[in-house]
Amino acid sequence: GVCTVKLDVRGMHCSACSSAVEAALQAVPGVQSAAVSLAVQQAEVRYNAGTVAGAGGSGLSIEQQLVAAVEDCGFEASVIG
Ligand code: 9UX
Repeated sequence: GVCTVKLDVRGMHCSACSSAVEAALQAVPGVQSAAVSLAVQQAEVRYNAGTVAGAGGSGLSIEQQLVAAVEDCGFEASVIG
């Protein structure tokens, strides 16, 4: 089924930053949508739990993959909740 996770994202200063974060999150396998708010410095990601990369892939949980995707484009992220 579809699950939602929210991330705190730190370091975004303009809409190009938030667009880059959105693109990075959407590129993670299994992600259906990613909405990033520059104003509140958060991302809401919807993903299909049945199609995320599991064992045999990176070994990272979907949450860890999302955080890594944000960090790879130069921002800091942590899962909310
Ligand atoms: Mo504009 Mo966002 O230079 O880093 S892309 S502030």
